[in-house]
Amino acid sequence: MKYQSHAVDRGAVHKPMRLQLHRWSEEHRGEETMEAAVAYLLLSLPLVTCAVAVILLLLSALKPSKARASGGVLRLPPAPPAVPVAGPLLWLVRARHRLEPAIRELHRRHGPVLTLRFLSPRPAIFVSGRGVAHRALVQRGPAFSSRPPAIAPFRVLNSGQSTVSSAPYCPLWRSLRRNLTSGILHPSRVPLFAPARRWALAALVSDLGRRCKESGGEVAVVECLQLAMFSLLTYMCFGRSLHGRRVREIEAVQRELFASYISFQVFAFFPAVTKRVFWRWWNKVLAIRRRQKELFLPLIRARRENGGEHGEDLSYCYVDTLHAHQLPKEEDERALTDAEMVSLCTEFLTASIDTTVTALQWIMANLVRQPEVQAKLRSEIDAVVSANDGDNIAEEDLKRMPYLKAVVLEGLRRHPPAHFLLSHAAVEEASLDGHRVPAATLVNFSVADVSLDEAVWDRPEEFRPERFVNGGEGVGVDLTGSRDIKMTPFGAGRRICPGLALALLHLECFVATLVREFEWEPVAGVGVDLAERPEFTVTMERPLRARVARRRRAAAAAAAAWI
Ligand code: HEM
Ligand SMILES: *[C@@H]1O[C@H](CO)[C@@H](O)[C@H](O)[C@H]1NC(C)=O
Ligand SMILES: CC(=O)N[C@H]1CO[C@H](CO)[C@@H](O)[C@@H]1O
Repeated sequence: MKYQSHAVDRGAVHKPMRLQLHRWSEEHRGEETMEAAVAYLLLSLPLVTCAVAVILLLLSALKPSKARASGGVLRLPPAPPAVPVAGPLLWLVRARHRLEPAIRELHRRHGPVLTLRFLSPRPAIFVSGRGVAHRALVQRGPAFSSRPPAIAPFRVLNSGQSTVSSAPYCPLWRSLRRNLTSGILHPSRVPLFAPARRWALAALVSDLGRRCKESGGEVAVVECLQLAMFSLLTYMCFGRSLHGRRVREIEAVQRELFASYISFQVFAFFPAVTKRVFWRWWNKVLAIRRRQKELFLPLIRARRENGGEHGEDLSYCYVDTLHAHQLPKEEDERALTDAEMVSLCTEFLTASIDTTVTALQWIMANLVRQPEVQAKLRSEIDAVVSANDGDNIAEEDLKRMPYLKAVVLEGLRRHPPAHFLLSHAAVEEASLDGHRVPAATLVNFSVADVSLDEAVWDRPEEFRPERFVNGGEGVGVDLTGSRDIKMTPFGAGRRICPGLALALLHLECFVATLVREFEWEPVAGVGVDLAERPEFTVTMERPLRARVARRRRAAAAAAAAWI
């Protein structure tokens, strides 16, 4: 099969950014210090391939580096003292698995804005803290709302940065984001997807029920949550409920993508060369992309040709908005290519599924640990939805469940799925707290500490939904952070997660259904371990296992089509 793929090869950078990036790389070539690159490579590669890379780097270091212009008064943010190769290496070896605490320690010593030169081939700026995040993301409007140039594997996957999350701050981004928001995520659209939610929830209940019968009550919770969330979001994306087998195929390619993220980093260095040296890894990138096309294009085309003709198809879905989309005049007002649609569908699934499942798993883990919180939530749900109301909780009823809302918010506060925002970049050279931030330099916002700040939260380590009801310190918290950032699970400012409201709705529906339908208890002798593990999101080191018992008789087995 031949696919339209010219978009993949399009330049990494959109027209308005191109000039700046060129200037930036001229100015900074000299800063791609050898030691940084060597340290980085030594850690990420096996020895033999590493030796090849070191030679390449040595050769490249012989190129004359331009003297840096010292025009402005402002300097880059402070950097931990430059040390010879061994310094960062040792630091990294020690810190590799615990990078986050190590960077926190550097912030403590050097301030909320830092330059780090040895984590990536180019210097990156690290920002941490409520105050500075609010100044940069909210008060300065668009100043830090761009994205840096993506590395080669991501450019293949996101069609040359033509997705909402990867596009630099430019008309293309505005157009894609506006269509996603007004087409799918806007409150007026949300009811259109209620059938998909009902279907996914019914399927989840029957899947969990079946698994706990088979295993005497003990279940690996996250597998069920993942399958249900994949089913829901693929339904919203492609407009039809997919068979379990197809959902699992899509799940598999997404997992493979997440698992490859670390090896992708090597292509940050001289992609023209590393693509040849590490051809196996590069082939992996291409294979993932090919597989995505194989899975998504038939669904995208079927939707274009048949619309929602089958009984259970949604009348409207994300792919419909992509087919109707016209790009802005800077992009010649053309339609999206097939390749771009595949990238946008991938993004839709990547952004929404893992994040929500991670949040959901943390919430359920805390409900298992704290039976009194679970009981209180259950009595609120039972008071609003009577037992003979059937299997579904009406979505309007969720509005009458303030404690449910509090449980969800407390989960997002205590265990934000993202500890860092996606990488940001300054639209053009900017200053931040008196430091210079060059255009297109990666700016890494660390946000997990915000919601553990004792100045805002009382005993922040505790999971206590009560803080969000009846005069607690979290009542009326503004998740967008526009006045003040107290917790920021979705980011803030122009790049704030556009899926915020949908994510909250999904979390409320799922938690309410899981608590209404089942009793949750720890597995004897295993318990619940809240240790964290950084993956694509920060998830549970030991995935939740729980004893699950059915509370209600199912009124109807609505979910026959699951497997
Ligand atoms: C609990 C669930 C979710 C969490 C914790 C979450 C969190 C985030 C965060 C932290 C960002 C980065 C913001 C930044 O770079 O400043 C983001 C971006 C994004 N999220 Fe979410 N998200 C969730 C669910 C969703 C859902 C359901 C969608 C729906 C499609 C979605 C779509 C996006 C998109 C498209 C972006 C990129 C926005 C841009 O760059 O303009 N997310 N999300
Ligand atoms: C931001 O920094 C953290 C370590 O503090 C790292 O794990 C993460 O990958 C970085 N993000 C980007 C986009 O570089
Ligand atoms: C659903 C939606 O908002 N569609 C819009 C997408 O963007 C084009 C312009 O590029 C609008 O005309 C559509 O109305």
